[in-house]
Amino acid sequence: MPRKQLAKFTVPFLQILAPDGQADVKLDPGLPDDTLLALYRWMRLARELDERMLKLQRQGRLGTFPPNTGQEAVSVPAAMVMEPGDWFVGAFREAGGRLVRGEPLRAALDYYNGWEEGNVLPDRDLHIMPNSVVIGCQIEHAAGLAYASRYNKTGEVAVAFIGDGGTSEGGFHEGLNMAGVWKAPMVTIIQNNQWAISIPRSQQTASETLAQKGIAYGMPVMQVDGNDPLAVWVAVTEAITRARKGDGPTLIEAVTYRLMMHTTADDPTKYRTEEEEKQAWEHEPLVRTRKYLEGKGIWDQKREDALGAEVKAEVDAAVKDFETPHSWDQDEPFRHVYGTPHPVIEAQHREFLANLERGTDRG
Ligand SMILES: Cc1ncc(C[n+]2csc(CCOP(=O)(O)OP(=O)(O)O)c2C)c(N)n1
Ligand SMILES: [Mg+2]
Repeated sequence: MPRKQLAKFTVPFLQILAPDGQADVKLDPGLPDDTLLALYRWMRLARELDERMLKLQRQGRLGTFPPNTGQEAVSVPAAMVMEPGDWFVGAFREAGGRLVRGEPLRAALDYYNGWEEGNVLPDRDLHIMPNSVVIGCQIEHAAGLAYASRYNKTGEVAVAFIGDGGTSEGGFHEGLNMAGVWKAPMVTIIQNNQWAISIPRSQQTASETLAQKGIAYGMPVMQVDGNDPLAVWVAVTEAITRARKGDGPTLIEAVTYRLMMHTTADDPTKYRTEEEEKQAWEHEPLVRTRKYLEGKGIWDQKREDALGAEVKAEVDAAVKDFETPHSWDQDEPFRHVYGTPHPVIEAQHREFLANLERGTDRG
């Protein structure tokens, strides 16, 4: 019997907006001006928050945090194309997307100052999951949320984010496998920012692309330029539409770059060159988007300055609120572990309160 070819796969790539701000006219989704202006504003606000948090951390006024600079064009457009009931299931480098979904600026400040309250959102119906610092497990949570949506026919789509390094974790593969089997309404976005702390993408996997990992789990895949918000917009819109129609999950790899340190506790000069960083800055998403808006005649220096002042004032107000003396109940974290009371947590809560009462620090 001759050898046969049973299957053949390709990995499509999408870029619409080039680094010089020129859009491919055939691929440009033609978003309305107010949508484009909102997209740019969210990205600018996320950048402003990041820059301020770095200063606060360096001044000893904030704990360790993972900067998002350079990755705004991934989570912002993805969050903008989601419907209100959809689930935002982040890792920890999606600050812009969280803001779009309705998370207050103050939440990031609280959370990265080690305050549990940063995870307590004003409204449960925002459907924003907490940051997942445990790499990979959020993909399993998203698969579960998507399965529940299918089972309960709620029409919600779970949109999950993970880093390039996270694709080496079991949770990534287990979650995608089950989402594929269940045809769950789930969109997984890999933020391939080239680094997992000090491990480069080349040492993470021998695969040519990270997108192709979804092929093994029976789902459509696409690699996009992750510094191009229009490409992300189009790819995520297609994937969400497919998921909502009942056609199952999609895996998108957004190729971007972590322009800053892994977290404020990291020093990237120890493992990568200045030249590499310099080149990466030439592809960053905000300048490219601004040039695109200028080319369309809807942006100029005056508007840029006004927006700069506006986002600065917004961040100023959040920082002021965050730094106004306030206190939390010391047992507050016990209230947010499960949605309904759990006997083990309740026992630990009682023990903690008893220790507080006795004045020991063992709680
Ligand atoms: C299960 C688990 N293992 C290890 C770590 C330590 N850790 C934190 S971030 C990180 C690298 C993550 O890299 P990547 O997935 O590429 O995301 P990025 O930080 O680049 O956004 C590691 C290993 C962790 N938080 N969780
Ligand atoms: Mg990474």
